[in-house]
Amino acid sequence: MNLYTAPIDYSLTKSIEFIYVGESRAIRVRHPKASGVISLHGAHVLSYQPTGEEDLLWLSDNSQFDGKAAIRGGIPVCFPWFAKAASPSHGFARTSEWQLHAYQITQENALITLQLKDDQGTDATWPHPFKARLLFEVGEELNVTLEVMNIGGHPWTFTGALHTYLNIGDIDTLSVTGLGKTFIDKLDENAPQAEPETLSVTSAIDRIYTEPKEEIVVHDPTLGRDIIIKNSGHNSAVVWNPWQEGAQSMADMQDDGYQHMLCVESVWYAPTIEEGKTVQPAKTYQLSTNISSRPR
Ligand code: TA6
Repeated sequence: MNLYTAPIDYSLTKSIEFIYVGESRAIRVRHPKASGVISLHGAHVLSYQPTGEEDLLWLSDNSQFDGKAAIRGGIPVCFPWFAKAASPSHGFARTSEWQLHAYQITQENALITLQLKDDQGTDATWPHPFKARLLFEVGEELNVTLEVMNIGGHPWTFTGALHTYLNIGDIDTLSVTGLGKTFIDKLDENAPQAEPETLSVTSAIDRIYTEPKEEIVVHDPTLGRDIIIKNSGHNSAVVWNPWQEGAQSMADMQDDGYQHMLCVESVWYAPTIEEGKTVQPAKTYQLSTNISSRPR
C-alpha cells in the first residue's frame, strides 16, 4: 500500500492532510525533513520516512485496515496493558478510534497530537477514568510519546508499549546492540542469560530485556544504515520476530514478512496489570520512543 499516493480527503494545511487508509482515516504529514502517517484507528503510526530514505517502519500489506482489527506493523499503541495480561491482547487503545487534538508545524518538525478518553466501552473492560494522548513528532528524528492521565479520584495501574515494527533489509544480515544482558525469554524459560553483547536473530524471538542501554542500535548492512532507538519512561525493551512459522500462522502478515521486520519496543512491563505502573489522580505518565537512522 502506498500511503503517499492515497488521495487527500481533507487538507488541514498545505502539508497536513487527512487520507483514507482502507476504512480508517489517517493523517499524512509532509515536512522538508521527513514524512509520516498516523491512523486515527489506534493512534497507530503507519509510516515515518526521512526525506530521501526508505521507511524506518515496516507495515504489513496484509493488514485489514477495516477500522476494527488491530493493524500489523507501524507502531501499535498497547494500553492499558501489554500482551495478554487481559483481553483483548495488548489492550483496547490500538483498536479504539482516537480524535485529533492538536497540530503544529515548525521549521524543525510537524507535531500531531491525538486523544482518547474513557467511555462506556473502555469502562466495561477497564473501569478507570483516563485521558490518553499520542504525540507524533516528525522531523529529522521520529518522536512518539504515549501520555496517560488519571482523571479519576483513585490511583490505577497500567502496563503498555509502543510496539515498533522496524523496516529492515534482511533479518539474516542484521544485528542488534544495546539490549543489555538480562531478559525474560517468552519462548524458552531456560534460555541462558549471559548472551553476547550483539544479538543476531536466527529463529523466532520474543524477549523482554529488563536492563536495556540508553541507545539500542539495529545494524542493517543490507539497507546500509543503522537505526537508533532511544526509549524513555520504559522499564524494558521487547524484541519480537515470529519467524517463518509464526508469519505463516498470521493472516495479516505475508509469509516472508518476518524477513523484513523486527520489533524493538518501548515497554512498561509487569506480569499483571496490578503490578504495573501506578498513576495517581490528576497525574500523567509518559512512555516514549525516539527513532532515527544514520548511514553505515
Ligand atoms: O511484543 C511481543 C508480543 O507480545 C508477542 O508475544 C507477539 O504475540 C506480538 O506481541 C504480537 O501480538 P499481536 O497481539 O499483535 O499479535
